[in-house]
Amino acid sequence: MGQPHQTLGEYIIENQKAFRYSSGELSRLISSIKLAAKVVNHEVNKAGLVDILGAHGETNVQGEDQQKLDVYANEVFIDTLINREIVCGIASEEEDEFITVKGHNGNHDNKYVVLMDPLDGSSNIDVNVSVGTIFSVYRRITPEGQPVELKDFLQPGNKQVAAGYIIYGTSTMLVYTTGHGVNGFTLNPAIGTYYLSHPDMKFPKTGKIYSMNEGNYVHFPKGVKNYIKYCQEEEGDRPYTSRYIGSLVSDIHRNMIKGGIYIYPKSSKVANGKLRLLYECNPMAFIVEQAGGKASDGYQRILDIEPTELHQRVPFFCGSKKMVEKAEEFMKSSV
Ligand code: AHM
Ligand code: MG
Repeated sequence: MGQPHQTLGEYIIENQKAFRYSSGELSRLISSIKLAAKVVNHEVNKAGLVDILGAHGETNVQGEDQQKLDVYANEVFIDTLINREIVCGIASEEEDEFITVKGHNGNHDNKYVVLMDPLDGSSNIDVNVSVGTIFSVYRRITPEGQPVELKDFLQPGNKQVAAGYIIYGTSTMLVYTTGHGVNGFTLNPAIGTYYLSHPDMKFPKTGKIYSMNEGNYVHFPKGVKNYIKYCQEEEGDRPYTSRYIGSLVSDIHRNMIKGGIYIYPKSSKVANGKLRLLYECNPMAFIVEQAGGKASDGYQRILDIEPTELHQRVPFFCGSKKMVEKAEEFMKSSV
């Protein structure tokens, strides 16, 4: 575990030793993500100045073209990972197909693929609500030296070697796991350094917050409707508090600190819910499990789902272990 006041850079170097066979590639990969996140953070923070500097799609007073922030974030993360020549492939919410990345001297020797949602919840930016980046890292399954293939990306979440999120909030934090617990680092924007502010994060076993878009209530399956009623009943520590930002990273980050459950179920409108398995649910599930929480599709563990498509969607029940177990009970008993 890291020491308080340790910087992310120091933490990465110190913990690299913990990986057997580590060549430092994963550490360099995390360092690239931390760098790209600083660049995106700077741009996200300027978003409120858009009326002054020019709206997206327009030319600003400096004569530069303004871009939508999710497109910008996508470019920053992809360019950073490509320039540092440390991954062999990238998949992104913003790209229809995966990207093959060449390593040093144009070879295909790198080991890791990255899947990401470069700026999740970006519709919230216009109203100054927190947004996030989510990333997931796998070791390739095709032999090194060959170009990556789709199957390198379609691995179940239990094969992730690292996952994390960046929350661009009242402060900017990078939270990640390499399968040895979860640590959170807060960016000091004045000097551009992340400090270990939340060592060994733990998801409370239970909580009092439920987070879902209840506006869709009529379209929800019976089990979810019954679970909502249960949350609202007056008994024991209930009724629970309803908190829904509509920004996945922020909702889960808050629940991880305070205790709670996040649900994006399937509905009569969306057969498999809205969220994407590979670069939204799997990385969040890995982090949440590493912190002692639980993530399921209502019936089975998210991390055990065998993916079939890059952009596949999945219902998502994620949070405090006891609360997710309770929600699963309702799903199983209300057919
Ligand atoms: P996005 O990837 O298009 O930004 O959508 C994902 C977001 C999540 O951050 C959030 O939890 C959810 O969509 C909110 O959806 P809704 O507005 O349907 O409640
Ligand atoms: Mg998204």
